[in-house]
Amino acid sequence: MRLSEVAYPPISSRQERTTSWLGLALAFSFTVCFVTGLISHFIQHPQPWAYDWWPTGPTWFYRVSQGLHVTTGLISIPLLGLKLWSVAPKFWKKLAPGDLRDILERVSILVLIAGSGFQLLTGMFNVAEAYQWKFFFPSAHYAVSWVTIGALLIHIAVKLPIIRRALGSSPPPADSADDVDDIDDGNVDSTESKAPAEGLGRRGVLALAGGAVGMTILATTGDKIALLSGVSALSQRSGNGSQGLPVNQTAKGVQVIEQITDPDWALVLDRSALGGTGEAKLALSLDDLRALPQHRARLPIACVEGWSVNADWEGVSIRTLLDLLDPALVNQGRRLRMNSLAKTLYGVSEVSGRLAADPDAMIALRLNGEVLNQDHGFPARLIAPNRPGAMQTKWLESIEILA
Ligand SMILES: Nc1nc2c(c(=O)[nH]1)N[C@H]1C(S)=C(S)[C@@H](COP(=O)(O)O)O[C@H]1N2
Ligand SMILES: [Mo]
Repeated sequence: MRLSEVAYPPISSRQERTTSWLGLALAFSFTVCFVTGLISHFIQHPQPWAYDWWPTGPTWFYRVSQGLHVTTGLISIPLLGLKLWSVAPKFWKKLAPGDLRDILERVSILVLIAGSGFQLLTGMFNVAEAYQWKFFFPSAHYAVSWVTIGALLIHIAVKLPIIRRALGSSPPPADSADDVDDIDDGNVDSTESKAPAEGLGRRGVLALAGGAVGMTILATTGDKIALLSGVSALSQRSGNGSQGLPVNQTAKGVQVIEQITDPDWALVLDRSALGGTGEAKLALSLDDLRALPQHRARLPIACVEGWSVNADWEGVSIRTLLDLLDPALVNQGRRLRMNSLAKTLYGVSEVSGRLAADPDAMIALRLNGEVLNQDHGFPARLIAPNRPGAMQTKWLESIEILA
């Protein structure tokens, strides 16, 4: 027997099962959260080889993916709390001198706890738009996700024998004296060493975990699932804002009121990057845009913060505009850059050649049957399928065709 085992009694098999089940639930929520997080990151920062790779449909895919990202992150908070609580006595277990394996394992667990804590807390504050920090959230959240998932893999690899033993064998009888003996046989006071999960029992802890997850989903998903908006006390975004759509940044907030109400406003199509002969720029007034063939589509705004709402959009398909500039352009698959009058965060976004060719990718002039409200991007904003809200640029000024 190793010294550490003498100093501290082994955790009972019943408790190992409880911890393993909680661990399994966390492994699931962390994996879904990590994968959907990567999806969101790479749509917003596409690699040069992947610009045209992201599909334009199904239109709701990003909406569901990002909803899962935020929801699995939020349910991980109570799950992680319970899991830490269920193994709490192990933290205070004396370190065996010279036990390198034990030291490495504890370091990986420390990294895992710190990384998870950082991800879940910064994610939660981001959803609440309560920025408590100086760093740029997306970069930090992305970098730490790799550290956390790496530490999680190490943790699972190290614990695999215990997990298999705990989940593979049949559960010990509910009031088996053996379990209690396991704990009481130790050399230290049993009340000190007893894992808290032991007192509640496996069923109790798992019921608590299930309840906490259910409550979290009910309380926070009303901003994605309209049916739940009535019971979702912690999701305030749904329905706030004009025309049935939340507003993330107002026209006043980015100081564009003067420019967007200017009767001389025009959307500039700019192909100067391509060189060649002919007019490099074409300016279209609001009346010009209204006179062009109008396209309608029902598409969601899906904010990276997790809220999402479907709406009816009406405007001019990007391909109609390209056609106007040069009929050859539509099939050339060139990337476009959308520039907003607001020179702030999210004031610029790129559209892939593949997306530009999709008729649902459009310069919207109307929303839910009305002229676009100033806060939703009047006179014209970008709306395109299967795309983060942050890239649906409002208050457009120009569209550049990239070489
Ligand atoms: N120019 C500009 N466009 C923008 C933003 C912005 O801050 N500036 N916010 C984006 C974000 S983060 C989202 S979620 C959507 C929200 O659109 P809505 O305010 O019309 O609901 O607009 C996007 N377009
Ligand atoms: Mo957003």
